[in-house]
Amino acid sequence: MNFSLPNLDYSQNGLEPIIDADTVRIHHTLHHQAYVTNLNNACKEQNISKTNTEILSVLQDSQLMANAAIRNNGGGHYNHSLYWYILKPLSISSATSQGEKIEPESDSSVTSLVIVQGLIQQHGSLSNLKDKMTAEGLKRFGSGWVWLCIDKTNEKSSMIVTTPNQDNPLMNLTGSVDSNNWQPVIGIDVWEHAYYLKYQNRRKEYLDDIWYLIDWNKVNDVYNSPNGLPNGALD
Ligand code: MN3
Repeated sequence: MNFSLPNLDYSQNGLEPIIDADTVRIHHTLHHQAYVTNLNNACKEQNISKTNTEILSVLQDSQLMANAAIRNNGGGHYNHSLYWYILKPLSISSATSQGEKIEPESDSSVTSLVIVQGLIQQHGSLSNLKDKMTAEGLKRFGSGWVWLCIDKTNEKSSMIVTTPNQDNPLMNLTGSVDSNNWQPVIGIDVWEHAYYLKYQNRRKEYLDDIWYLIDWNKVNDVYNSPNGLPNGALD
């Protein structure tokens, strides 16, 4: 067994109109698949054989992270697995039969979550949190990710960080967060391949829009998963 590409919980056009089907297809079956293939090749060179449920142990192994191919592709595999997992199609409005952007604050299944209550307490509102994540995502020069991390021992403590390339807050990198305490629960890909077909250079619009695709119940599952990702994100 090797690392493998997880399936999406929605169809390739399921995130439209916010993320178009072509972007999902290319991003998932070509970009993410390439990270998986290259990670398996890099592991084979080191005589390592691991599967998806062991990805966290790879990211937290400082010797493996010193290998650029394993760091870049291992990060790529984890980061994209999280990204696909926490997204969901827009809810369909019964009035128009079209997907609607619903503010998470108006959804009681979201606001009843303890982690969401903690985020509202800390940031004032989810809308403020979105604005902060968008601002940080815009500041990340070139390719990288913007993350929301929540303290594993205190669900009312969170931080927003960005990383370059396919780095990740769990990697114990100098200047990054202490991965023993902080669980990344939302990771938003700000590589141009994530949005360029529809948004071109308008990264802010992509960052504002993707907010409406976030599945907070899955974000909650990620927070509560001891292996960094729930099994549903890995198969
Ligand atoms: Mn990507």
